[in-house]
Amino acid sequence: MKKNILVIPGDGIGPEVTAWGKAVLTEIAELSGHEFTFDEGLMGHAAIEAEGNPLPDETLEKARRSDAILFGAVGHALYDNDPSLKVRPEQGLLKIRKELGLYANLRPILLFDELLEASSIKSSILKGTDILFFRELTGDVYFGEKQRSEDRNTASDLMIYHKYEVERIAHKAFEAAMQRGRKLCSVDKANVLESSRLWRETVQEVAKSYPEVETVHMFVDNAAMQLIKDPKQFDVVLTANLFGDILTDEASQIAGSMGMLASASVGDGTGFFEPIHGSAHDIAGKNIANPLASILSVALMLEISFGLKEEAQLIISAIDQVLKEGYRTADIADKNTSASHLLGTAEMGGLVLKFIKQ
Ligand code: GGG
Repeated sequence: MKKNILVIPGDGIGPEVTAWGKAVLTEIAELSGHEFTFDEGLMGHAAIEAEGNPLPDETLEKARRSDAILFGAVGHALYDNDPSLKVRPEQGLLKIRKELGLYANLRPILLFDELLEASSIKSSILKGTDILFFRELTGDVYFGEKQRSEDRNTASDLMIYHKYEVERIAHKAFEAAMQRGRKLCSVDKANVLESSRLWRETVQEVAKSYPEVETVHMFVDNAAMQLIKDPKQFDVVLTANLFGDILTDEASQIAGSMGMLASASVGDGTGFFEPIHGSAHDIAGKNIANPLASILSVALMLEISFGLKEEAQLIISAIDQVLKEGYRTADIADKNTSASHLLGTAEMGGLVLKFIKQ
């Protein structure tokens, strides 16, 4: 198999974690005999600095030509401290999702038993949790019209959904539920929001095509509570862009850290794989970021875009081994982690490579 992969490292810790994702792909190619070639593209603050544009045309063209995309993160303190800046790193990410038709963002809450202690939630509540989130990615307040009054004292973001947008992601989520536990929870705020009422009606209609799947609807405030109270009740969770963004950050605490969660964005064309974490510029360049979310994103790429299930499993088993031996980055360390087992980004990435080779 020959595949061309576009690597977009982005900003902050993006380049250092993505380097390990790429190293794992190179190792898998070597072991399996597949040929992976790499191209690189700019996006986010790095692209604004170089070209004045968070998503240069060249990156978009390379993305369209590639077989899969490995992305790091976008963001920079500069923009967090000055909300009035009009050209922003996140615009690059939103535009590439829209341009490539990446409407479904799959976020598996993959729980490694060894990290139960690191979670802020009781291990008896967590054990056995296995959730797959479907976050809608090309609608909602992210893309609705934005307005600011002339006196700058009033602002609005239109929360907008079209039926076809809900239908297409609902079908993807139900198809996944059919392959898993046959349970789907659709999360909305239909007691308050009209866009959520459209969401719920549409999911109810789509559900009729999947009678084997037990479907429930939950308000987002309740879902936020239930995730912590009883995460095992969830199998597939289907939700809108904003709710999905927030709920999956919350759910990362079930897995132990934001540094453990990978994601796959799929839709009409090339798949796009990235950690759910952002650029974390406060720790960038310090060799302390957790590279496992980027490495797990590579596992998702191998399985979803290239159909290489065994290779994906090899990566997950290698991570499992590393964790079983007690090695941790700072974000997943606990009271049992000895100084000799507390690793930096490069050491953790190198160890996963070593276990993949074994
Ligand atoms: N790797 C994820 C990332 O870079 N997140 C930063 C961000 O701006 N995310 C917005 C979003 O995911 O909607």
